[in-house]
Amino acid sequence: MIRMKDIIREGHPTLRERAEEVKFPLSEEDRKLGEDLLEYVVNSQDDELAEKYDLRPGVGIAAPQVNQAKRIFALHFDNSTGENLSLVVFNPKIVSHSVEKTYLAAGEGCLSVDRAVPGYVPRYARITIKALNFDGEEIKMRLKGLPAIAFQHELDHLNGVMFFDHIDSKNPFAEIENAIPIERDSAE
Ligand code: N9Y
Ligand code: NI
Repeated sequence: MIRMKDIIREGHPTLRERAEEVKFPLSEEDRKLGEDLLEYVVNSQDDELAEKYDLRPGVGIAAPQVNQAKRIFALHFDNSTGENLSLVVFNPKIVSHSVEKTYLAAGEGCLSVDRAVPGYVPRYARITIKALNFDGEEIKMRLKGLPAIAFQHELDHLNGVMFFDHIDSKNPFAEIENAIPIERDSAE
C-alpha cells in the first residue's frame, strides 16, 4: 500500500525525468504498480481510510511520484466531485485537444509539493486521449472539465513537468486568453 512516506517531493530528480514507456504484456511489477496507484487515490478520498493511514487526498497519482519512472498513472473521481471516472492508464497520450483552455480558479496543488503555489495553470479545456489498459488494449476517450485538467497534470508528471512550470511567474493570476475557469470547493 502506498503511504505518504513513499511519495517523493519537489527536488527529487525523478520528478524531472521523462518516464519510460511500459512494455506489454505487463510485468507483474507494473501491474501491481498500476493497482497500487489506483488504490491510493481511492483510499485517499475515503475520509476514514485517509485519516487512518494519513493519506493526503488526491484525484490522481503518477508512477514517478512513487519514484518509478514509468508511464503509468491513475485517476479517480466519484460523485463528490460531480464526475464518475476511475482508471489506470499505461503509455497515455493526448491525440487532439481544443483551442479553448481552462484552469482551476483555486489553482492546482500536488502530492509532491508541500507548499501552496498560487496562480492559474492553463490547461486544454477538452482532450481526446489514447492509452493502454491492463490488458494492453487501446482505450480512446474524450475528457473535459476536471478529469481533463487532472489527466494533463498527470501526463506532465510522466514528462518531468510540474504544475507550477505553467504559472506566469511575473503575474500568476494574469487572465488566461480563451479560457473557462472551473470553480471547486477547496480540496482539503
Ligand atoms: C495529486 C493532485 C492532482 C490534481 C491537481 C490539480 C488537478 C489534478 C491532487 C494536492 C492536494 C489536493 C488534490 C486535489 C481535488 C481537486 C479537485 C476536486 C477535488 C497528482 N497529484 N491534489 N493535489 N484534489 N479534489 O499531485 O489531487 O487537487 O499528480
Ligand atoms: Ni501532481
